[in-house]
Amino acid sequence: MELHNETADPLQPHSHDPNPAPPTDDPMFELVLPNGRSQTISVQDLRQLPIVSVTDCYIISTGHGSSGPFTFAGAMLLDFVNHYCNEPWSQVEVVSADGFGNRVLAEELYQPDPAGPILLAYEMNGQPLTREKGLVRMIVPSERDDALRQVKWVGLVKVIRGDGGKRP
Ligand SMILES: Nc1nc2c(c(=O)[nH]1)N[C@H]1C(S)=C(S)[C@@H](COP(=O)(O)O)O[C@H]1N2
Ligand SMILES: [Mo]
Repeated sequence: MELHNETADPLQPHSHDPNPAPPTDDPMFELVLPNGRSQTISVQDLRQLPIVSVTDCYIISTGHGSSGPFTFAGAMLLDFVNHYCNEPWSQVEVVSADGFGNRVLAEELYQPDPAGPILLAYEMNGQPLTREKGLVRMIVPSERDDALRQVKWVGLVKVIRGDGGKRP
């Protein structure tokens, strides 16, 4: 997808009424690589990658107050992308089957915020995350405004070509 300044990017945070219910029962999601290849990823696949925990995560909901602190655990999005993608990449689009999604830049992954790295989380407070609570959920520890980056029910991870993902 090309980015144009004059058009709104639907994957950048914008005000939004949270969808309370999972769009499907299926926690598997699709990974699409820059070369167009795609594959289905399961929680079991994510468990093959190093598990990383981030404490003191909050979900600041626009509609119904905030919740937390939570400890989320899962695969780092950076580890995930670099495990499956062998081409230069610059961005990752993380989108739910309900259409809600977020764009993550390579720089955010290579220079993580002090709050913690961005995760594809499958555990919360030491327990498997339920589908109702967002399995698989992207957790962006630095985001504490409106939970507009805390994508529940990840359905698609699309890796975008570019040189931003090259290690410095
Ligand atoms: N897939 C998906 N993820 C989403 C949303 C959504 O509508 N769909 N809403 C976001 C918003 S605006 C909020 S406030 C939180 C709510 O998360 P909670 O249900 O864990 O409180 O989910 C975020 N993630
Ligand atoms: Mo929100």
